[in-house]
Amino acid sequence: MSFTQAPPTLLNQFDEDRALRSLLARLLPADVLADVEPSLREMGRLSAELYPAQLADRLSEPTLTQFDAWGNRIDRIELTPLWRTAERIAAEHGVVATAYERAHGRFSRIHQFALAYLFTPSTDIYACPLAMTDGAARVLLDSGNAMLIDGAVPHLTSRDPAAFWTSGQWMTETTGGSDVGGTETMALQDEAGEWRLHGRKWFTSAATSQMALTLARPAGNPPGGRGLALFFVETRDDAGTLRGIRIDRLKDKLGTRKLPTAELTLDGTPAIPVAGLSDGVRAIAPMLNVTRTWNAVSAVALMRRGLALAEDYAARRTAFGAPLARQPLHADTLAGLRAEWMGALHLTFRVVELLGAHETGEGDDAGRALLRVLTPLAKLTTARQGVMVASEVVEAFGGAGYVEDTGIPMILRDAQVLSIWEGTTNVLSLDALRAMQSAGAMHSLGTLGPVRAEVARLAAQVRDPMLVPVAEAAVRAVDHAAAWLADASAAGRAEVEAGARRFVLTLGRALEAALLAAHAEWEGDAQGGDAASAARRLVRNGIDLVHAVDAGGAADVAAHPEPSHSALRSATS
Ligand code: MFK
Repeated sequence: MSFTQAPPTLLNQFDEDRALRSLLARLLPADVLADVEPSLREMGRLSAELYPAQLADRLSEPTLTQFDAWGNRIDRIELTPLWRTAERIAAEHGVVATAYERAHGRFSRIHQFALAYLFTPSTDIYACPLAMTDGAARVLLDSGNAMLIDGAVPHLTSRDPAAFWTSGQWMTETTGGSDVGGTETMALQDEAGEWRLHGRKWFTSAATSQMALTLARPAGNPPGGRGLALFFVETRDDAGTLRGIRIDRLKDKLGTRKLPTAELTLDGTPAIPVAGLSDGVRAIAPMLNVTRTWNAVSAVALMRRGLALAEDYAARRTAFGAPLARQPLHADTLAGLRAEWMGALHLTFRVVELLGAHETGEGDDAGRALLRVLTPLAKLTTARQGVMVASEVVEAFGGAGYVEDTGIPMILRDAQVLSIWEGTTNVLSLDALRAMQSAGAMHSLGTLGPVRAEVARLAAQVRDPMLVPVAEAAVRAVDHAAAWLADASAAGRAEVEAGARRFVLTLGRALEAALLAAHAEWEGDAQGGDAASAARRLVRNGIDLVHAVDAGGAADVAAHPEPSHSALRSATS
């Protein structure tokens, strides 16, 4: 009766991650790689070191104290111990700053997101405020608003924990998280000409940030997204008192429980317009695209963490006379998950590569169009993969995976948010469709132009007979998706809308397979290499989801042809 199981353990998460190291060796010039490797190895070490601390901190949660003992409204949020450590590490190691210092030009985005990928799994989704901080820096720099650039960006990109700010992204209201055009918050000018916000923000992640970007409707503006303006809010005055903001409640969520996600009332909150007094949704879009990239990086990072633990455990846990790793069915299950993670890794870092080139002015029009399309594709594809892989990781531990103090259930709960926030799978499917339509129209490429060109470019690099079938499967899947889109468009808008998720997931998965095949060709081991095995396995897992389409969904919608998403208006026009 003395048998006990050995818990999984983690070693340096950079050194242990062959897939990441191989990818970086291809994406980065040798001198850049040599330069950034020590910082990545250090983050890999910290990631392993923080894991036991994360488990020890498992039960602590942020708390909100609304009043002091004398009845004064204070609205103070106490963060969890690991979050306070994470904030310091993030600043000191430049998890945001690296992208803006640009020590390696366009490659700095790759360096930064590799840091973020290693940082994320042991820091209880501190990636959330970092994502919004990165997005805010991007928006402010793009806005050309010199006062805000000078006043805020140095804080957002600081490596000094005392000077470092995070930013909130207050978009969601009770009217909805997706249909942001329905925002009810009003912006009114006081007698001194200062803008003041009045409204209720319903889902504000990481509510302890020093600033926020938010949307409000200047008095007299029309309804809808165009009537909104983007505002900058500094949340506290010099004495640390909230400026016209009340924290009504912290959300009680399924996961991301260390995040102090709050409901706020804005009651005369001073605010500064960032970029004019209309078109706020368009103005905040660069932030969305950055946070969606963070979302994809986080999905890949959580998959990696789950697999690292499951693989370590499989090597130790003996059942039916052999370690799980040598049980054919268990090994096959893990191989299937590894393929999902590696496909997601390659798709995500393709977006990161394009983002770096775009931001440094080194990209061309085709790269810009591809980036716009691949950002929602990567976000939605990797988020779905993240939820699926996390669920399988729980199962790979058997009953232990279902027990809270193993720390395994937390991975599943946290992964589940990735397909919801920053745009649900369905909202992003429609966004991707619209982006493809406008890219195609702009460049006379047809709707699938950028994706098709990318898959063709990758397929052309694949020569090894062991990999050619993967490249061919990717091309076939995209062709099938294109044929479906043509048929569905002829049948009408509802038909396109009903099939949009299967359509874009097919494109996302086909891209992943093509990227893996091209990388495997570069690795030069088409038979037994990691990327080659993952590429073949991803195709066996299934990349073409278009076949599942039938007219049922569209027929239901057609019976109620009420308002449609604006994406569809342009996607089918
Ligand atoms: C750890 C990972 C990081 C996670 C951090 C998360 C923390 C934050 C938590 C949150 O805040 S979650 C809430 C996030 N909310 C969303 O993501 C909103 C989801 N809904 C959408 O994305 C809708 O499609 C959208 C709000 C954009 C629709 O609004 P509208 O008012 O119908 O706008 P419309 O007409 O679609 O777009 C307005 C303009 O913006 C158009 O340009 P034009 O004015 O030139 O025609 C669009 O082309 C442009 N646009 C919209 N989305 C864009 C974009 N441009 C570039 N990129 C995009 N993604």
